[in-house]
Amino acid sequence: MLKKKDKYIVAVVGATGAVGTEMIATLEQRDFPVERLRLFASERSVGKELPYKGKSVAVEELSETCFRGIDIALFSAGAERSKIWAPIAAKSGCVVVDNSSQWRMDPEVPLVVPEVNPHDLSWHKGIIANPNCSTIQMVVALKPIHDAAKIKRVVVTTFQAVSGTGKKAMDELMQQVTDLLNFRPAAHSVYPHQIAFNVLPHIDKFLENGYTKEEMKMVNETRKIMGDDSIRITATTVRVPVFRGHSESVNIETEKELTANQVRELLAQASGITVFDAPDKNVYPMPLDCDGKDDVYVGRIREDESIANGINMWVVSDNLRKGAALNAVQIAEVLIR
Ligand code: NAP
Ligand code: 3JN
Repeated sequence: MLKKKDKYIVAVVGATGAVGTEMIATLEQRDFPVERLRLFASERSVGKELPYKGKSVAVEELSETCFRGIDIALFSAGAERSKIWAPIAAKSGCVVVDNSSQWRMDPEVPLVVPEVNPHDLSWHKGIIANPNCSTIQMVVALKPIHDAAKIKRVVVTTFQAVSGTGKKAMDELMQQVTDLLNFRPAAHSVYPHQIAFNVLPHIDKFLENGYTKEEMKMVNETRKIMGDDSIRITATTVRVPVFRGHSESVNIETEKELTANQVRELLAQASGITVFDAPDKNVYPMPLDCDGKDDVYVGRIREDESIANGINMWVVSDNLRKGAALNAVQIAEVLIR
């Protein structure tokens, strides 16, 4: 458990990655009470220095004893690293907020989005899981609707930015665009196909049921966070040639009837949501508008005319911020409050 202090020793594990870099920036921007920042990555990065509050912080390698004295560790170095190192960190007395899928569905580990289920933080045993980015932005938008009208079913299609795959994928998209515009062939290594000027209905590995792991993460994580296994969910996750910001088309069926205006009002009052919905003025959320922003943006709110009690909406958020780094820092903020 975390002892109350004025300032905390905080570690970022995976500090050199797309999410880790954003975690450091988020800690700085939100003025998290950091007494000392420790940064960890692979042995390849030892010797690198990263900026934090106008100073340089050296990157260290993980070791059995490195978590001693650390209060909070934000992990974003992948599931394999979390499997090994999160229990070691927790055993050293540090509270881990883990961004990987490793612990999300473990019944002993709370899976938390502060706007939705902050109460689940009360039963953590040293490891707290941060959900998948596509799940986070969707549940922030679903929660006020579920509370008001009980959601029966969700049909979601995502349009996910390449930054969700990490730095190498962002470089691959940039390189492909540059090569193609210079009449050179585009090589690919991160994705199974060219991503520039293309759309891939494939995120993470395919499973036996024909869905991808990313799709099943959305199904299972949503139910755990909302604390309601009765919600039926089906997902199609798609990679698009966007650098930053995931978009989602979300169709909802509720038990009680809600008009589109009632949904608009519910979402406008909810914390962490900006309603961006004036189609007559071409106002709807787009990834470019949400880059670097904290909120989940919702627009295109309308009644689904094909069923009773149906709502359609379009949900966009910065996947590296609310989808990863910001949600993790917000969890840490609730823990120290
Ligand atoms: P990335 O840009 O590829 O960065 C990976 C980070 O992990 C780097 O800092 C890397 O260090 C470090 N790392 C790799 N191997 C390591 C090792 N053996 N020991 C210590 N550190 C090691 O990937 P990313 O996009 O930041 O994502 C990182 C992880 O965060 C993902 O694998 C995923 O689990 C999680 N994630 C979660 C969400 C979400 O939806 N909430 C979104 C994206 C990612 P080097 O630079 O030294 O290689
Ligand atoms: O592809 C995206 O847009 C999100 C990717 C998330 C991700 C990438 C690699 C490994 C995850 C995750 O958060 O579920 C993982 C993982 O930890 O399994």
